[in-house]
Amino acid sequence: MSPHDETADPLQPHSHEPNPAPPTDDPNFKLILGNGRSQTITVQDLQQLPVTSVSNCFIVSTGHGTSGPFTFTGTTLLDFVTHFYQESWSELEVVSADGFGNRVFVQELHQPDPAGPILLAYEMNGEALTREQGLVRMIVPSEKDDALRQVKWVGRVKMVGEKRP
Ligand SMILES: Nc1nc2c(c(=O)[nH]1)N[C@H]1C(S)=C(S)[C@@H](COP(=O)(O)O)O[C@H]1N2
Ligand SMILES: [Mo]
Repeated sequence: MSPHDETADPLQPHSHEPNPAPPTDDPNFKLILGNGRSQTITVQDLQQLPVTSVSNCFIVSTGHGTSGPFTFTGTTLLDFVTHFYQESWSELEVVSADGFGNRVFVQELHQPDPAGPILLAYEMNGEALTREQGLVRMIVPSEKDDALRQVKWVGRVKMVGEKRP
């Protein structure tokens, strides 16, 4: 049985039961821009962008214990989105096809936590992440108490525009 109810909203708080298995074999994902256009992003596309590494990252599973420290390497979410879209947006929805996801706010990217900027990671400790390990994985270095933002197998990054009253 899947640990997540795939009919549930992937952006709502979900269970701590981590899914050990990738939902698909395909590490490519979809970027949905603020203007509604979308494009497929490959790992090779990410590797063309500025490379950032963040050390001393931990994956704090409340059920299975803590693993780390890891050095994750990839592109910052800020470098990624600004490469593809220069208009304003306020939130990103970062979701895996297994129904697990998280919201990231524009302020979090412009004022990164001292622990390090949010990454779309494709390497861990200098080795390419395997699909099983989460390729491509969002890493939120500020998250130290559980792993509910460390989205494995990113399948879709969607920009949500400024909310106008
Ligand atoms: N796509 C996806 N990402 C996920 C999860 C999941 O079920 N699906 N579980 C989260 C939870 S609850 C934990 S504890 C960690 C587990 O990460 P690990 O497999 O690297 O230990 O992944 C997080 N990211
Ligand atoms: Mo977890």
